[in-house]
Amino acid sequence: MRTPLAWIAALAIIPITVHCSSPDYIEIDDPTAAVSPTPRGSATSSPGPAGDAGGAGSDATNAPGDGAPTGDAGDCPTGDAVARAAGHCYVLFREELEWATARDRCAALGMHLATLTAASENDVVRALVPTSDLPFTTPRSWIGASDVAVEGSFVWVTGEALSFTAWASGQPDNGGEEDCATIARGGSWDDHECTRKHSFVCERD
Ligand SMILES: [Ca+2]
Ligand SMILES: [Ca+2]
Repeated sequence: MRTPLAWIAALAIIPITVHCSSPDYIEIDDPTAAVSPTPRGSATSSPGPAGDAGGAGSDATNAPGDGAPTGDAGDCPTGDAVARAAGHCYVLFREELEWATARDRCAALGMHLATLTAASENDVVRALVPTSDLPFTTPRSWIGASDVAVEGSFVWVTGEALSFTAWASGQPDNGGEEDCATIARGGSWDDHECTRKHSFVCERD
């Protein structure tokens, strides 16, 4: 048997061994626990905050500063940002959805995905596009044009033909299988795969 003094010496020299047997350290009964506080701490905190950070970060980035002025859109439907042009209301929803889901969401609210028939409308809507659209480097929102029915023939969700367009250079390119139109903050359009997820702009005529 060791004397108490020997135990104290052992405590100082090989704490892990002592932890396992000493009642004073009963809370650390797993030898691996004695060396794992830091890894454990990061293991429990990293996935959550790190995973959330992307979403929360994008929300935080989006929240302040962007979106068009709402002062002239008082009687428009409520959304995450609202603007008015030519008597129509344009309402941004930051929730990122597939194009068809976004289309249906607008319809459920008595609106339709935005149909842009003039540069002035395009300017109003592009200003609504959030500043972040992770993982995409160029923030974009869905608008109401698609060529789902006939490849290469884009039409508005209202059935109207596209009298005005603002396609980016080289677009629409149907890259992969892209049938749904997005608008970037810069105002240019690009067809994307409809199953990608973007914020979206609804319009009330
Ligand atoms: Ca297409
Ligand atoms: Ca494209």
